[in-house]
Amino acid sequence: MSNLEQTLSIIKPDAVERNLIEEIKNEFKKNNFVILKEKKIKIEKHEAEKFYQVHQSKPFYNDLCSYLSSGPIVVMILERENAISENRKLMGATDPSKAEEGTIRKKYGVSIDKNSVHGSDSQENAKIEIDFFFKD
Ligand code: IDP
Ligand code: MG
Repeated sequence: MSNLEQTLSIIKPDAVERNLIEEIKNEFKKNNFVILKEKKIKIEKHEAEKFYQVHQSKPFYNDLCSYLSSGPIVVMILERENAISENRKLMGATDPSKAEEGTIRKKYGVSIDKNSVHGSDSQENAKIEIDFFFKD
C-alpha cells in the first residue's frame, strides 16, 4: 500500500551559517524526498515561540526560540512514501552525539541545540507545521 506523505523540514541557523544548505538538500534528494516548496526566511522570536509551543514548559524553551530566530533558516515541504518517519530516520537522534552514522545530525550537527535540522514528528504536527509556514 502506498502512503505518500508530506512533512515539514527546517534547515536551522547553525547549518545555514556553515553554508550547508545544498549539502543537506542533497541528503533529502538522495533519499527519495521531493522538495515541493522551500523558502529561506528569518523569523521573529514570537513566531519561534508559536512554532515550538509544545515545548513551552521545557527548561530549554527560551533558548530554543532565541536560537531558531537568531539567523536565516530554510523551511521546506518534503514529500515521499512515509515521509514523516523516513525523515526522522534520516535526521537521526536529537542529540548529534547519539545519532547513528550516516544521519544528517551525525554528519552536520554540532550539539543538542545546534542539531542542524527539524522534522515533523507526526501526521498531525506535519499538517500544523506546513500550514504555519506555507499557508497563503
Ligand atoms: P526533535 O527536534 O528531535 O524532534 P524535540 O524533543 O522535539 O527534538 O526538541 C526540539 C528541539 O529542542 C531539538 O531539536 C533541540 O534543538 C532542542 N532540544 C531538545 N532537547 C534539548 C535539551 O535537553 N537541551 C537543549 N535543547 C534541546
Ligand atoms: Mg520535535
